[in-house]
Amino acid sequence: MSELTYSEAIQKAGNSITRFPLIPVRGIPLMNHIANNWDSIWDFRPDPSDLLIATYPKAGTTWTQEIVDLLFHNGDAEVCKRAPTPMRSPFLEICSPPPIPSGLDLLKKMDPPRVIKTHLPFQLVPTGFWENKCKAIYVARNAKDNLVSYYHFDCMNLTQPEPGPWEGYIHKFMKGELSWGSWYDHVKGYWMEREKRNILYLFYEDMKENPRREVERIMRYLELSLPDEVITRIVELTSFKNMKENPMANYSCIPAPVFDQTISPFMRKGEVGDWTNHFTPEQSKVFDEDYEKQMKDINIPFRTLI
Ligand code: PPS
Repeated sequence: MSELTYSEAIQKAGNSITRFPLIPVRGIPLMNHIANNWDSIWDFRPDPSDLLIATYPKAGTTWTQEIVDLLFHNGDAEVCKRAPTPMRSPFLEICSPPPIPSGLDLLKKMDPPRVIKTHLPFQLVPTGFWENKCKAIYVARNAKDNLVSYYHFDCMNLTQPEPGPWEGYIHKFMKGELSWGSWYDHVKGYWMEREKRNILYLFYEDMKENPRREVERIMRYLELSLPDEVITRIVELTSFKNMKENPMANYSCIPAPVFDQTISPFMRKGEVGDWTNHFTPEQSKVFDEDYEKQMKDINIPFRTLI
């Protein structure tokens, strides 16, 4: 099994790949394979040197994973092309039919320090991360663009529940019925814990506005100090255009039975404000009114345009 590439393992899994149903874990809807393996995920013990990158799906995870890998490898593009993103930086909770390796399978084979991706809401993150005082980066993206990106992803990711029509999808998002649950609770959960747990809380919009500033922010958080020219290179290598063309960062490693990139590319647009091309004025009004209610208890400085 270990000899199979990710792509070969997916081909071998064949007919067992389908749009998996969601099963709630402590109230959070998760893909059935994740829910069925929940105990082993919850029991995961990280090393204190491991770094967690946590996001609601489609908030800028892959971008941040690439920045972090380059920072840890002094901006060396070749080293960071050693393997596709999910092999370099495993997805903690992901479980798929065999022989596709789970996130835990991949993590077991790696020595710390590891860079670990998760979409779990704060309360479902294995407690060892906080007991071991692991560093954690959270990336948040404004709800409307996050929703648009998730919709396109659910169209092309053939293991996610059927998205259905756009209008209905907006309501599923507002009700927290999509995989990994409510965006509102997700962004709030990490926001409220960020100081106590020393979580670096970033915004996708800030990364778009001034990528260099945010790369430097991540560098300082990781207690690294890299020369200016290396930072310049990292900003360049992690531009949307360059990552879209990089086969080790654009998810072309996941073949069509799972990611059908002819429906929508993983690196789709990479913009702030694309929601204006999708929401009708009426949909935007309904969404904004609901947003006010769901976010009234907290002030997180999201920007829907920059
Ligand atoms: S996932 O599946 O949850 O891990 O997806 P995630 O990586 O979090 O989010 C994918 C969206 O991020 C965009 N992206 C980028 N934007 C700007 N610059 C860079 N370098 C970059 N890399 C990825 C990607 O295009 C998805 O957003 P949309 O709006 O769909 O284009």
